[in-house]
Amino acid sequence: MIGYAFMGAVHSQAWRTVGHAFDLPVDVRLAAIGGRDSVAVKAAADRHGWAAFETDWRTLIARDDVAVVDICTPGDTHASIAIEALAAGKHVICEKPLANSVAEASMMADAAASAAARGVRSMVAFNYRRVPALAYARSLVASGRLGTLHHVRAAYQQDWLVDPAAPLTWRMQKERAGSGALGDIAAHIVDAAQFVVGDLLSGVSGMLETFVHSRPLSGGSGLSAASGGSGVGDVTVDDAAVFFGRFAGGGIATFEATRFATGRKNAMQLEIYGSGGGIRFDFERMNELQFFDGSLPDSENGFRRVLVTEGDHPYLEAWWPPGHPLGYEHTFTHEFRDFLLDVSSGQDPSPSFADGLQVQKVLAAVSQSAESGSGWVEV
Ligand code: SOE
Repeated sequence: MIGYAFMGAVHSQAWRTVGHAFDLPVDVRLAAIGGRDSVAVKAAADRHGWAAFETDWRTLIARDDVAVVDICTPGDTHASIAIEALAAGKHVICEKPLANSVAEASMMADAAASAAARGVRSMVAFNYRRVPALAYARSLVASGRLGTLHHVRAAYQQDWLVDPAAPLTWRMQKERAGSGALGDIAAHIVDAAQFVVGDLLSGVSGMLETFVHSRPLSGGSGLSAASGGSGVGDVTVDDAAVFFGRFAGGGIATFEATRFATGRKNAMQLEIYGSGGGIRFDFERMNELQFFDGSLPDSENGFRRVLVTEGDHPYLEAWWPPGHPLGYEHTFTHEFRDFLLDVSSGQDPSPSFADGLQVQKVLAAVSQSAESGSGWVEV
């Protein structure tokens, strides 16, 4: 694994767990973790259970005991690490968004396609697909329970930047992150909406907003740890993105992604309305799915809270007795389970780098629309 901050810690936890929770045809060993700061990466290796550490990602990739490379670094490094790892015959998981531009994502998708021809697999880490309630929602839609889909409402609301004194982190620097709320969290709801609907966005129109243009270069911790320096630095990305779009199959959708929704912490929401029913999901209540089943009599009907904690719900057979809920970290464990099963059986995991490229094209279309004044842009 390369990178050891928030995503590195979450991924480590999932790698440690996946082989215990699920029956897998492979042994999972945490071989080595990489990062540039030798003291910090050694501490991360010790804390998270990695057998070794490296300060040069090329050395890490070249190790004989490394079969899978998991990229948890900022977006500006994804393309070079992933392409080199695939060329070296290592399977790759890459954090989202796949890259910082369509050009980089295209190169990654090309590298993934030629690696797949050699049996080397790759996946982009859109973990919310592996929330049991969303995987279950996907199965409801796919089996026709919602009928013809008309409306999708997707939102990803956080509030960790509403304080103008919150420091500047790499997530607010275009050269490192590519974009702001757009790439960081709108990417998730674009992927989740397309996954649950089973269709792709064909065009979008949107706007981007930056509310706070400069921030302190020091202070903060965790997600809000400053990138370093003194004084203030420029925020060069969006704080919020709002857009609407059309699915190729005809449904229409609205999207909102913001780090300024005061009081909303990790409210990743998806609503889908079809001719036969509706579903509503909010990650702040991630073990629940609201389901309106239009086939029931009107007199008895309404949105019902389905607790997605039963043994026959997706992924749940591996966990606790019925009614015992899961958390954020399990979505990563599920992601790695699916990845390892696909790698072991010689299949291409999903979402692929090609899927990551398609999301990148949606993000680029939103940016283009915003720059041109909210005009319609085909994806
Ligand atoms: C910060 O917005 C962040 O950590 C994202 O980078 C993650 O992808 C999301 O799952 C939670 O919020």
